[in-house]
Amino acid sequence: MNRSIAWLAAILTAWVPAAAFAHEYESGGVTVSHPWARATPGGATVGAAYVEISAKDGAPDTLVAASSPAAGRVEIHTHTMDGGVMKMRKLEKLAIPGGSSILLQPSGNHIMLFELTGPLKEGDLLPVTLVFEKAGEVKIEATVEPVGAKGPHGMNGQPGHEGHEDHTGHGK
Ligand SMILES: [Cu+2]
Repeated sequence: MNRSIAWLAAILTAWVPAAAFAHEYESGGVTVSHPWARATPGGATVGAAYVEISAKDGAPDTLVAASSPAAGRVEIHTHTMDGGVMKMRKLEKLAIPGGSSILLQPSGNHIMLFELTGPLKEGDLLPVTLVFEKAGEVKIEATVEPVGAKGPHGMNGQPGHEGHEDHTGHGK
């Protein structure tokens, strides 16, 4: 009996995190996982959203644009170090390697929202449309996490947390 309870517990602990993080959008060969954004403080009119994008079936794709009804303009951004100062730079496109995934995250690549129509509030869902060269438009809803959050769904500062595979390059 103990044995079957242990077995059940193992199943439950394995299943619960996976279900909690099953926030995925799949279309045309690309999968967009756990999209999230940071709440915006005060009267800020810019925000950032983060996602994990994978091309699991092996065919590479390219993220070429993004838009949101909640923002006047959306750009794909990266961070670069310039003389010891971290700066943001617009990317015209972002390659998604075939059979692999890329993680957009704070201090790295991100989706930048300008001219927000209103503040992003914790708990809200932010609609974003990602446009891929091959997969076309993928509509997602990013969960808005607290101001300064480092990850989605309470995964703040927990590199290697189950639910995120190690290949996503967590940690700095
Ligand atoms: Cu930016």
